[in-house]
Amino acid sequence: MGLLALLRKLKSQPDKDVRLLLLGLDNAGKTTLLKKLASEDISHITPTQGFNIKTVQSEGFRLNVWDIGGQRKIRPYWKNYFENTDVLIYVIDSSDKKRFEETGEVGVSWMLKSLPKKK
Ligand SMILES: Nc1nc2c(ncn2[C@@H]2O[C@H](COP(=O)(O)OP(=O)(O)O)[C@@H](O)[C@H]2O)c(=O)[nH]1
Ligand SMILES: [Mg+2]
Repeated sequence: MGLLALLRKLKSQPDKDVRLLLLGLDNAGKTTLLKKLASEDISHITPTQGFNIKTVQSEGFRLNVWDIGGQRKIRPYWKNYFENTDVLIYVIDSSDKKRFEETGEVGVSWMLKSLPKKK
């Protein structure tokens, strides 16, 4: 299912603002994905210090896309961006086999621990 089809299922009609959070290791391709979503040039991408935010209009949705730096020292702050997030995309570089273990550890064990608990 494509992202927009998924959003249509999740979101009720009057509220078309969607907050989308991109997480993943540094160098995974998050900023490239953000720029691709915004139809921007992806030939000159520099490492992200802090975060980037872009608002993209697509098929009646306003996607507020948050791209957070993935360096080890920034990861403890990821949880500060979870609030009001509708969609979380965890980006993995499938060609970077050396970091599979690290991305698995960060993505599964660390994130499951940090996600807000259902009340
Ligand atoms: N070949 C290839 N390179 C990519 C792809 N996505 C990102 N890159 C490159 O990988 C590097 C890191 O990408 P970036 O978007 O900065 O990763 P981030 O640290 O997760 O934001 C950049 O040099 C990108 O040009 C992809 O799908 N294919
Ligand atoms: Mg980046």
